[in-house]
Amino acid sequence: MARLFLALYLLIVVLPAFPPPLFSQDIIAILQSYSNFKIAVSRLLQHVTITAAVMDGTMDVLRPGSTGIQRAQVACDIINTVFPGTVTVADDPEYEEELQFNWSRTCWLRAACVFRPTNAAEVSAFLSIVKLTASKFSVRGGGHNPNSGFNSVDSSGILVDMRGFDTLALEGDLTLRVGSGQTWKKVYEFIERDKKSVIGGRHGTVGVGGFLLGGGMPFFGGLYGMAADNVKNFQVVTSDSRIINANINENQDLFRALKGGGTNFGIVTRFDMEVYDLIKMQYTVNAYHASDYANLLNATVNVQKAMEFDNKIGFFLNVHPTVIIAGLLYAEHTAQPPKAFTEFFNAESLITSIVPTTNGTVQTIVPELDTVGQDVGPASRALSSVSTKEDYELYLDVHKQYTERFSNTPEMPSATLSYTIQPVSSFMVRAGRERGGNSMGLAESAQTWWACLIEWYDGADTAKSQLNVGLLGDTIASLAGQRGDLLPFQFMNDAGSRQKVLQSYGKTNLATLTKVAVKYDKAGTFQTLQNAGFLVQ
Ligand SMILES: Cc1cc2nc3c(=O)[nH]c(=O)nc-3n(C[C@H](O)[C@H](O)[C@H](O)COP(=O)(O)OP(=O)(O)OC[C@H]3O[C@@H](n4cnc5c(N)ncnc54)[C@H](O)[C@@H]3O)c2cc1C
Ligand SMILES: *[C@@H]1O[C@H](CO)[C@@H](O)[C@H](O)[C@H]1NC(C)=O
Ligand SMILES: *[C@@H]1O[C@H](CO)[C@@H](O)[C@H](O)[C@H]1NC(C)=O
Ligand SMILES: CC(=O)N[C@H]1CO[C@H](CO)[C@@H](O)[C@@H]1O
Repeated sequence: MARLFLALYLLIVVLPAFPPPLFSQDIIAILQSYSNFKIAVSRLLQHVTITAAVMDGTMDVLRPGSTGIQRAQVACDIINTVFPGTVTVADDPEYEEELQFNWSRTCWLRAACVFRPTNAAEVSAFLSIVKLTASKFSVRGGGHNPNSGFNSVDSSGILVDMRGFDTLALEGDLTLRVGSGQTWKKVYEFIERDKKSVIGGRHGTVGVGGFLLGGGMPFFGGLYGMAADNVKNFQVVTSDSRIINANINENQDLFRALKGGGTNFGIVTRFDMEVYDLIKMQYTVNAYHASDYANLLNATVNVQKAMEFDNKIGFFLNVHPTVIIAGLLYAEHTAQPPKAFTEFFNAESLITSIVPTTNGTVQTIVPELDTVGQDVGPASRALSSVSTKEDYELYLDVHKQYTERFSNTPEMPSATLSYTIQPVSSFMVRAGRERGGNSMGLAESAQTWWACLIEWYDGADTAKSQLNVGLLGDTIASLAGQRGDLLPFQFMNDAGSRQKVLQSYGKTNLATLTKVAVKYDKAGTFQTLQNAGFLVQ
C-alpha cells in the first residue's frame, strides 16, 4: 500500500510544475480512497529527496533530442521509485528469467526494465509515467505469442509483466473473476473444484490475457462460441489512467471491441467469465502416418460436415512432414464415440494413440496436450493464419504444395513447418452473436481456420523460416482463392506480425474498432508508445 502513497506524494508535492499532470483525477481519487492515507503520506515524506532527484533527471532527459533508451531508463527509475520492488533491471538476478519467460525465442528482447504490477492502480500510474516520458512499452500476459515485439521490447522500452494479476474468484455461481495474468491450467484447476466450467484455451500454459483479447479458440466453439464471447466484463486501465469496466451496461462499445479487438484500447487487468455446469469431455488424440493424408483429409471434411449438425463435436488436425495428429473430441461421455470419427478410429495408418480414448474434462486433457507440445530446447517460432471454406479438393491442393515445397527444406536445416486445420461451425458464430456479438466479423458458415507454424533452433535459419511460414499461408490463400474458397478472416491468435488482422474483420468492423480506440485512448498511447501489436493504425 505504501507505494501508492508515495505516488500520491509525488503528485501533490513534486508535480504541479509539470505539464501534463503525472496522475489524472481518477487515479488521485483511487489513491485517496485508501483509509490510512494520512499516516502513509507522513511515512513517505522521507522518500521526497530521491523522488525529487529522479524528477530533476527526468527534466534533462525529456529535453528534445533524448533517445528512446534514455527515456525508457528514466521511466524505469520513476516506476521503481514510486513502486519499489516492482522493477527488474539487467543487473538483477531475475532479469534473464523474466526475458526468457516467453514461449518463443523471437521474444527474448532486452527491455530497459521489467515492471511487474499487481493492481490496477499501479497500471494506471504506469501509463501516466510512460506518457510523461514518452517511453515505449509492451504488455505480456502468458507470453505465448511468438511475434517479436508484441509481448517484448528492446532497451528503448519497458516490459509490463502481468503475472501478478492472478485473481481467481467465484462471484456467486455464474461468474468467475480471472486476473489477466493467469494461465488456463490454473483457471481450470480452480473452477473444476466446484464442478463448474469456463470457456478457455486448449493448452495450460497459454495466458488468459492475449488469448481472450484475440478471440480465443476453445475445444468446443459450437457450444458457447469463442472464449471471448463468454467474457461478461473486462476491467480495463485506459491511457488517461482511468480504471473502467466494459460490459453490456457500461462502455458497451468497448465491451464489444475487446472481444477480438486485441491491444488497442487499454491494459486489461481482469476478465469476468461466464460460468457453466461442468462440461464433460471424451477425447482421443491419435498419430497417423502422413502418407495416408488423402484419407485423413477426407475424414476431416466428413467431421466438419457432422459439426454442422452436432455442436458437441470438437476436432483439430495437426499436419507435420511425417506424422498427422488428430484430436477427436466430444462434449459428453458417450458409450460410443460419434460416428463422424469412425474413419479416424478405423484408419490403418494409425501409429499410436498419443492420448487413448478418455472420459474426462478440460482440466484432465490440458496437461496431456501440454506434454505433446514439449520442446527439445528453446525454439524460435513464427505463425501465419488463413481462413477458407471446407473443401476436400482444396485440402489436397494445399497438402501437395506443403509436401513439395515446404515440408522438406534443406536450406534451413533446423526448421520444421507444420499446419493445423481448425474447423469452425456455424454454431460457433451463432453462439457468439447470441451473446452480444464480437468485433471479428465472422461469416455464419462452416469454415476452416488454418494455423501455419514454423519452429527453428538455429539463428541462421531465422530469415528464411519467417519468410516460409508466410509463404505457406499465402499459398493456402491463393489456392483457396482459385477455388472461390477464400474467406477474409485472419485469426489474431494464429497470425504473423505482418498480417493485417484487424483489416481482415471487414471495413465496418475496422472503422468501429478505430473509433472506439480513439474514444478510449485519446492520446493514442496504445498506437504510438506501445511497441507493436495488431493495431488499428
Ligand atoms: C502452445 C500454444 C497453444 C495455443 N492454443 C491456442 C488455442 O487453443 N486457442 C487459441 O485461440 N489460441 C491458442 N494459442 C495462441 C494464443 O492464444 C496466443 O498466442 C495468445 O496471444 C497468447 O496469449 P498470452 O497472454 O499467452 O500471450 P502474450 O504473448 O503475453 O500476449 C499476446 C498479446 O496480447 C497482449 N496482451 C496480453 N495480455 C494483455 C493484457 N492484460 N492487456 C492488454 N494486452 C495484453 C500482448 O501485449 C500481446 O500483444 C496457443 C499458443 C500456443 C503457444
Ligand atoms: C470421402 O468420404 C466419403 C464419406 O465417407 C466417401 O463416400 C468418399 O468415398 C470418400 N472420398 C475419398 C476420395 O476418399
Ligand atoms: C465413458 O463413459 C460412458 C458413459 O458412462 C461409458 O459408456 C464409456 O464406456 C466410457 N468410456 C471410456 C473410454 O471410459
Ligand atoms: C522462464 C521460462 O519459462 N522460460 C522458458 C522460455 O521459453 C523457453 C523455450 O520454450 C524455455 O526453454 C524457457 O525455460
